[in-house]
Amino acid sequence: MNAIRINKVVIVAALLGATIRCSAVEGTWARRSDLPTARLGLSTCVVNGKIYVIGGGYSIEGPHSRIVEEYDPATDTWARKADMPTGRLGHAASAFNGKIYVVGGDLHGEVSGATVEEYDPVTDTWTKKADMPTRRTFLCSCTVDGTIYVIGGITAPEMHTPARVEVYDPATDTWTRKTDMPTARSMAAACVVDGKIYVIGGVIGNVGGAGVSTVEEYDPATNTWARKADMPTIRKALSASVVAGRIYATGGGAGYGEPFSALEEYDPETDTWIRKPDMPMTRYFHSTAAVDGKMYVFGGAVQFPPHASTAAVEAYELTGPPPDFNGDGKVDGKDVLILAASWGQDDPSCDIGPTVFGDGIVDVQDLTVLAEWIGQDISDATLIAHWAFDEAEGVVAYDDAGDHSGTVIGLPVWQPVGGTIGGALELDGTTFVVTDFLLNPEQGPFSAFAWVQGGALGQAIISQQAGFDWLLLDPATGTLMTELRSGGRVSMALYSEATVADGQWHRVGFTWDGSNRRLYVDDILVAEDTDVALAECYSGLNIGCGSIMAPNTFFTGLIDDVRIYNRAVKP
Ligand SMILES: [Ca+2]
Ligand SMILES: [Ca+2]
Ligand SMILES: [Ca+2]
Repeated sequence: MNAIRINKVVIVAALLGATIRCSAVEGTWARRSDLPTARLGLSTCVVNGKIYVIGGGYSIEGPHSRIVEEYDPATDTWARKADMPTGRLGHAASAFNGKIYVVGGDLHGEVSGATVEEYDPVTDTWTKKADMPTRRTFLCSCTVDGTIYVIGGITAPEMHTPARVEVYDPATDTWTRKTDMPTARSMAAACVVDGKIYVIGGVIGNVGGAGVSTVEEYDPATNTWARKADMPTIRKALSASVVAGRIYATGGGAGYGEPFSALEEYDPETDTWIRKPDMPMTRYFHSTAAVDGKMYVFGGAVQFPPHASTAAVEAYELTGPPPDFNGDGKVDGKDVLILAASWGQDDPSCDIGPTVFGDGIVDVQDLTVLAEWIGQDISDATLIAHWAFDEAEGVVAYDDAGDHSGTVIGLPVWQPVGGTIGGALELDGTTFVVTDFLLNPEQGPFSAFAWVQGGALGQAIISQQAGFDWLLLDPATGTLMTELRSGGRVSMALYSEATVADGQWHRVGFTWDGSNRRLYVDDILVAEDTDVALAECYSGLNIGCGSIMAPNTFFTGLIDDVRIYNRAVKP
């Protein structure tokens, strides 16, 4: 990496901050051992890597449970613990200093409680503590700096919704009041990230109401509230947990409708929400807890009205892409060198540690994550299409990575042993491959790579129908260029001086990391500039001709191993 390129990367990273950070992290769901006792309106709390699942009811009418079950995520096993003295549903639980504090909830049908009980997992014993000033149900609680914040809820039977924030100090067994939450609600979720509390969703007034998508942030240091970006889904009786500094909101419902399966991720750093893979089951009145980078979902109800609860447990695990920075299908020394070239910098494409979102600098933590991948077989979820062109016959060009198999238009001439990797497709200037929609360039980082031999002035390698030519040979000089740009009046194509049409095989590539366009020939950077936006386009790809199929854009020569990634690969 030369000095000019390093400066560009540093300047752009400084301008954009975190907005382009790793978009490739994805999660997967898996079923875990059922709760021994099916429940809804339960609460969960983590102490020493174990999750305590406390109280709740078989249905929304009860009976109100005193049951405590301990889940060990490491072994996927359950153990029964000492019953809570007070059976309850719709309560809240938070941990501090190895002990759990259970507050409020519906104690025995339509009566909200103020009762506080402390559980010590080491001695498996319960102790009664000072009552909360405002009795309530469907409240939320969380711990910041040794203090337990109890927020919102509803007080039955008056059906009064307190906006109150009351804080409990376990050291002195005393309560004090803080600034009211701006939007009084019950059935909300609360999470803590970087010492601030986020209260998400819920319902205003009567619990039968429609629900809200409101997010409000409380700063304990200043005792003030701030409105944040709304959650995409309006919901109440949801649950949320924090994994790797981001909040994951699960399930819930609206009004008297069916429960949801939606999972949405909130990044407090950028104040943005993203939809993530749905939970396998719909549920509300459930509870979530996170341990070691995984979120676990317990119980709740899967149907309206919530007269029966489920025992099902599901786990959500975040996984980053393999650190195959150059996209050659292997994690090896080449990737180590690429990481070394970004050492000490804020380079999102190499910032893979600590898992899963990185920390804004490339250092030994990133090398550690990379080392774990060396030599492993990788399945790269960011490789969204891979046409190997190893077919010997037929008109289908199979996609090994996704479900975007292409169709050869014209008479296909396969060269089963004539490619760089196995076979290749020979194009005669009248034939090309068409695929369905794969990606919208506006949406975020991506890369397109192909092996080609041959070609001539103005011929295209990959284009998007009715969009831009992604990779083509300059009509004037025959060198590699891209038309991909914002489409604005001042936006321009990006040109290189690298010759491709010399009869040799070359690997050509385009990458966009959200801020820089780059062209590669034989894995060497041949052109680069800053372009912070690309024009949207929702159509399929052409391989071997230009976007509007102009006759002079049809490729003549061999094409092999076309790979599209939804990240910026770094050859
Ligand atoms: Ca690699
Ligand atoms: Ca890092
Ligand atoms: Ca091939």
